[in-house]
Amino acid sequence: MAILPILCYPDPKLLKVAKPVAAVDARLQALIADMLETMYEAKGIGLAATQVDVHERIIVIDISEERDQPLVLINPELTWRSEATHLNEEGCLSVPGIYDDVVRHDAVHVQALDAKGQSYRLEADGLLAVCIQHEMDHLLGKVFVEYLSPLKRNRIKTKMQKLQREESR
Ligand code: K1U
Ligand code: ZN
Repeated sequence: MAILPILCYPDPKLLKVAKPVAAVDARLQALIADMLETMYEAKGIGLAATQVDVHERIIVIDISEERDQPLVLINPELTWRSEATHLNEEGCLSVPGIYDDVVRHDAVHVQALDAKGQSYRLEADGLLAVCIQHEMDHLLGKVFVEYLSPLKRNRIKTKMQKLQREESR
């Protein structure tokens, strides 16, 4: 297994739209193991393949306290969204140190394949529903800061670029 580098905002590769996975094979299972290891090491609750520069529809999530309930969603599709929405504070491993409020549906239903290629349906609410919507946005090339005002977004962009310049010195 390996820890994969996570792309940092405003890297233009985060804007790419992921393609559907064609086959759940050994290559994909190795990638999923690496994504889970990367998410746990970064102390995240989710990770989309886009964030590790793989542009295929794959998400890993673990919102459990014990970090022992990994969820794998391959080719996920939202089949239902609640009318009710809520403001939730979000963070992102691609925008380290930035947290802000985003409106999300309270509950969603998702159809996806698991790591063995079996189709399943998930009914999610609370933090799991928020995390699924955040990760599915990544697969569409959307980072949560796109929901913020242009002023906030530009400040975050400038801060991230400055941090990256300092780190590369
Ligand atoms: O996609 C990612 O970058 C992972 C992201 C998922 C996420 C967190 C919070 C709300 C929506 C989606 C993270 O794991 S950020 C780090 C984190 O563990 C966290 C941050 C804020 C609240 C809860 C957890
Ligand atoms: Zn994110």
